[in-house]
Amino acid sequence: MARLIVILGDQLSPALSALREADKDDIFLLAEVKQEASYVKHHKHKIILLFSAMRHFAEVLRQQDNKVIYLKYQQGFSSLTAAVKHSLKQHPQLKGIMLTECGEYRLKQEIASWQQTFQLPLDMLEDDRFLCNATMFSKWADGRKQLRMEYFYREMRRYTGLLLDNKKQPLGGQWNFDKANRKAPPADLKAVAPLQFKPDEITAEVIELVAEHFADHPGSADNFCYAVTGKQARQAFNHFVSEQLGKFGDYQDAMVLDQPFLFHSICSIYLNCGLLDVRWMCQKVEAAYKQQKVAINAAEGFIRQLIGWREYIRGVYWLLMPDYKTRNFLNAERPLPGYYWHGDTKMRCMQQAISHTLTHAYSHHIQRLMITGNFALLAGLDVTEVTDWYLAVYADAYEWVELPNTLGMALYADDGVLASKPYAASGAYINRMSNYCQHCQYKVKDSSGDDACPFNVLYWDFLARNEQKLGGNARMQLAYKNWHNKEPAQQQALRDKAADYLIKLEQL
Ligand code: DLZ
Ligand code: SF4
Repeated sequence: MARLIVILGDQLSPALSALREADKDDIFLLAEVKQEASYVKHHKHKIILLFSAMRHFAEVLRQQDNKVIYLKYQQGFSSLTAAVKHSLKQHPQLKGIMLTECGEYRLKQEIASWQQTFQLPLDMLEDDRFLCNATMFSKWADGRKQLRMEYFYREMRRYTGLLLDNKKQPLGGQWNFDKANRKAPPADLKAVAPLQFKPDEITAEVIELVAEHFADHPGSADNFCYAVTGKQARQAFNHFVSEQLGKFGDYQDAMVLDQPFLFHSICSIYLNCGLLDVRWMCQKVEAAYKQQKVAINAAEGFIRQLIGWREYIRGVYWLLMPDYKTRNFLNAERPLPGYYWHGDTKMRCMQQAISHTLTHAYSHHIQRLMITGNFALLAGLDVTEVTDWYLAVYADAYEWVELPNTLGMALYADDGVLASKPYAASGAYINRMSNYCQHCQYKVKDSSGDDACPFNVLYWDFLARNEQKLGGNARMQLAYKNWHNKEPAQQQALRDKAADYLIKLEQL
């Protein structure tokens, strides 16, 4: 029985379960559709990446003698459902639909309706590109009061055998070296850029298409230089391992003026759409450590992000959706200021994080968490507007990864499912981890006066504003003690200054 096998834009992996299960009569469908390309205003680079990578992937499938339907954006299909309907009509011999489960709850609902809509059997296969499936995760989560990543991560280390000695103990003598991942950047720190790729003919055609049809989406279509095939993505990752990984270990959390990538691999962009394989990446990094090319803090720090944090985040998403998306523990509802979309702000740290984002559809995790995310938390920005922003502007963002990271980790809107306390920080933290404050109109040492750093002012106001909800949190006791040690007049001055800054939020 021939089936239609649907391959989504973030499923571009030769080892995809739906590809492995395919028979020679089956027909593959890849479709560039309006709904997926605009359910948020995706950054132009994200759309170029996916459309070009989809076209390259379809080409490989064809070269391997598979039958492929490829629907281009200009053909005008509104949704994946419309694309499936068209394909089934064109090929009435198809008697079923098969695909690997998708990455978003929204789309899962749509796909689940196909069985009834088309009156055909629908076969949804597990996405075993991930190491931990939903059953494994819910078994781990069952009965736990708190879902701490660290314990999940240790289980994943044991499960994968990565960085373990022959007694199943962690190499280097401890499970987690994150304290050795947070060196402050010295003044002469030189970044090592990730590998860039010149657009080929296929990408050039997509760049034109995106410039024409997505003119009002963030970013420019001009400076696209990402990998669009598995081969290129592997080259980029090999470059990371040999040239960047050593320094990445020390400076994971560092930020340097006008250095958007520093030592970051940016390979989440490729991994999350399927161009890279997580097991292959981890093995490469483990081998680099075993061959003494990188230190343990680098190898462990990287592998932790992949088999720990990434898998854990996905587990939380599927465990708690759809309710998770509606959470807003701190009642954050203030509109997102315009500079999130244009980067024009006097706050140098925000200007840097946002302009890197708008130029490259990328910023690294500490810019996302401690700059744009921290600011949104402190200012009480609307949770849905903030999460939609992250989903739109980052080339590696799909809801399964974006939502828990933003709503949970950055905004604490889930009341501590992910983080044991809000990641709220004043300017002092940003000053320690970057050289931004040296290039800023605001004074990072000030909490009053015309040039007071907004992060300082809003930090104290955030504590005061949310004391009822956060005052009982054991990990917030020191922060509240510091707040209560202030004179009432000083507290009032800080709150007045914060009220002033919040009124003129757009002008900060
Ligand atoms: C993100 C995205 C975009 C921009 N465009 C498409 C598309 O045209 N066709 C497609 O199959 N997938 C696209 N995607 C990825 C899907 O939105 C993705 O599969 C879901 O977000 C689930 O992770
Ligand atoms: Fe950001 Fe404040 Fe530093 Fe300016 S002084 S860069 S606003 S933390």
